[in-house]
Amino acid sequence: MPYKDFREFIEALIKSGDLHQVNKEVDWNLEAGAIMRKGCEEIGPAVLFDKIKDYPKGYKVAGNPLASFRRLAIALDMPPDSSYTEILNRYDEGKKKPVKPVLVKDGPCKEEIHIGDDVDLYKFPALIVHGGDGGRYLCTWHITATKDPDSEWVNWGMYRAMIHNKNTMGGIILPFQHIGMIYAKYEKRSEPMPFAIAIAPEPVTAFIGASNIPYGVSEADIIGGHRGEPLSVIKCETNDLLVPATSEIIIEGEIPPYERLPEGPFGEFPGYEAGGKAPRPVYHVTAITNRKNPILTASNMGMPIDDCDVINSISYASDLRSELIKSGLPITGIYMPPECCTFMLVVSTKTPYSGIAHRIASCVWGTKGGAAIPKIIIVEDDVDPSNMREVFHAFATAHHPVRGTHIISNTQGHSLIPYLSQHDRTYGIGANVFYDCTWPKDWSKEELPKKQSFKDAYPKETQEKVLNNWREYGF
Ligand SMILES: Cc1cc2nc3c(=O)[nH]c(=O)nc-3n(C[C@H](O)[C@H](O)[C@H](O)COP(=O)(O)O)c2cc1C
Ligand SMILES: [Mn+2]
Repeated sequence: MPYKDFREFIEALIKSGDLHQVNKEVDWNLEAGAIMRKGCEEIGPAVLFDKIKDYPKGYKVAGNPLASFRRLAIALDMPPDSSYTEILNRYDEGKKKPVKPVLVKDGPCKEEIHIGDDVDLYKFPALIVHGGDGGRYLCTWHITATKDPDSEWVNWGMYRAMIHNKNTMGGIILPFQHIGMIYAKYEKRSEPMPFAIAIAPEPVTAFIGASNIPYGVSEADIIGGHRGEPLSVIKCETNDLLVPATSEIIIEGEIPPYERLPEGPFGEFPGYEAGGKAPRPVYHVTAITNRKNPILTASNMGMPIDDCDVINSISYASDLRSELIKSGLPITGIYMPPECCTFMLVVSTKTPYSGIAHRIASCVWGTKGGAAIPKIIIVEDDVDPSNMREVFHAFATAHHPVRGTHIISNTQGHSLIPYLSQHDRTYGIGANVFYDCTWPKDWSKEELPKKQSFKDAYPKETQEKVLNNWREYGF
């Protein structure tokens, strides 16, 4: 059964031992963020802070909700120890059969309603997440809903937002993200863009909000598909947008055209502070509604493994696997190492003809998601792409430094890529590379190096005998 709200998800995490409750009071200024950061780097459990300094008891913060594959599996209603490939397969299934949300008249997110002068963003214990952050970030694990002015399409995505004052926030709105494409249309018309932010929705909503769902497709329908039942949505108080009815906090308002205020810096997904303080669009808040004793969700992007790394590792790999199979490429496995912050992908493949690695790389880079992956390692199908010992071995021994390295300049880059120069970050100029670790097709069978591994260097009978007698050898 899918979770009806974030609170049911917390119960499931407690039951499986994947959530740690901190009863001691913690400071919203850095202390909670530092505890979460250590949790990410140690792949620890999610953290529920029961008491935040300056805030009434009951105003909890839930940190790192999806920062492990175990927690993502639990969110998808799977056993916590599901394998990477099992989660990928589940994601593949869920996205195939969208289910439209149902509109409800009443829901927990309306337990308290604050409109106009009653709006105060400081009512919630927003964190200063990282040392160096430009302010208190209220929105780091949520969805932001905006409607395309030219159609009925409503987009839900996870885009950070920092508090400027009691009723305004600022955030990064990138032109290649769906919110950026939609906002550009409002700016062209010189009209404000209505928005609604749902903080702490049930977990599949946050997962899909941060995944690459195609342009023009409503994430709400895909969420229904993954849940196997429709999401309940409810109308906002001050605009016509619909939000998940069981969310903990809803923030409504509009983003005027062309207005900018300095926002940032913020610790970002590549594992560095990035983007600096810069003029960015302004969220004017017209209403806040929330559950009683609301739980504020928070992520802590930085050195892996955080929510972003886990979500992207599954959603990118699943989408790209589908694209590669659709293109008829004989791939046998795919893995996006969460340690690489979406900058690297590993694909294993059969090689029935020459040039497979080129076709794989071109196919990946031709998609919206894949365009954001500058490095691809392509290995033979006897290498498990999710086993870094095997991948490093293939890279070190099967990849020719000249013949196997294919560099492409002037690709789509972006401002958060740490190794790009300031100039290239400003203009979004990137560079890509793929490392072909497959054997050349013009080498004869005799020329091909023979791998000395248990499964490659012994006859089947010897392998079976050894495996069957393993205990008898005294191991
Ligand atoms: C915790 C977290 C924070 C994120 N913050 C941002 C952000 O501030 N800006 C952004 O463009 N993408 C951000 N992303 C990535 C987007 O959510 C992701 O690219 C998603 O696909 C965007 O939705 P869209 O495809 O509908 O534009 C974040 C992801 C996560 C997991
Ligand atoms: Mn979208």
